[in-house]
Amino acid sequence: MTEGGEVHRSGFVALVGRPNVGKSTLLNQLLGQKLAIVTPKPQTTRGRIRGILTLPHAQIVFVDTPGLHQAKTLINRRMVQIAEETMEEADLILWIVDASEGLTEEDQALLPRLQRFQDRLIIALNKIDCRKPNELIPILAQLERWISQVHVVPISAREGANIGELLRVVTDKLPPGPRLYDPETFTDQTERALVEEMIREQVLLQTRQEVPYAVAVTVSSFEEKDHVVVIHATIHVERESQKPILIGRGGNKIKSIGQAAREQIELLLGKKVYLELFVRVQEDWTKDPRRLREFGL
Ligand SMILES: Nc1nc2c(ncn2[C@@H]2O[C@H](COP(=O)(O)OP(=O)(O)OP(=O)(O)O)[C@@H](O)[C@H]2O)c(=O)[nH]1
Ligand SMILES: [Mg+2]
Repeated sequence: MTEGGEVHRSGFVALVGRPNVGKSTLLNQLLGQKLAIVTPKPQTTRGRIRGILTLPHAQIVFVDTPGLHQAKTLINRRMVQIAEETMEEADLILWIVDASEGLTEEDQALLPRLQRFQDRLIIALNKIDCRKPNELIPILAQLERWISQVHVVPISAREGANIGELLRVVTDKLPPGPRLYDPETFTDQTERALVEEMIREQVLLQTRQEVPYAVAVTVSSFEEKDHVVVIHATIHVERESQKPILIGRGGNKIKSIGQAAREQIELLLGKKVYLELFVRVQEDWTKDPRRLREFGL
């Protein structure tokens, strides 16, 4: 019971859906801080990211996941597996669909997997800022035909529209239970992991074609001095030919990636940052189970 006499609720809520629908944007909006990187490219998120929201009458652990898709390569299969494991373990599943694109075959392909969890499913119809209200009606009708009797909450993760309503629906469906984390804890991500992701975000934003998907980032040293944090990080690529692309003419690409990442990291740490980046070829790492594990996959 809470002070107000309400039952306290808690549990894990998996944020799932096809790539690019706004799962990570929603996690950040729900937590009011940037925990997960966001880009216009599909398959941005590679791992599981927990964001813990502590309210007076509930503690909700939102778990962002990689997009569910037809995976062909080892790294992609691993990403999908992470999302599926998260679903299995969750108390509730929040399926996110994209109103700007409407429902696609890729969404439809998820139905057999989602129907299994029907009684713990909630749907968020995201990106409603891109649509007029009456354009949502056919999408809602289609969802009803696909899976009936599931609560659908139209939202805009980016603009924060209707997030209060989503929280209410989620909280009502959570099982009664005590807090699972200290109320000050808001994520399971270490500062290092957040920094690695912020560097990878800039690689995704500033490179094209296969390069963004061939990159992993590791922080090799993280040293807090009086007025500055000195960070050394390595950008791993999988082929020799990708190295000059990342470095750019006269080093201009790596410089621009480093500069933008440093600004983001300074916001995160609230301190001045000195960031040094190295590029290293790790031949075919995306196909190597051992290397994938090393990079947290
Ligand atoms: N207009 C609009 N764009 C949004 C909204 N939510 C997310 N986006 C955009 O959609 C794109 C993808 O967002 P992400 O949060 O990275 O999507 P994701 O589902 O986490 O993608 P993956 O990690 O690749 O599976 C980004 O360009 C976001 O800015 C929204 O509510 N409205
Ligand atoms: Mg994501």
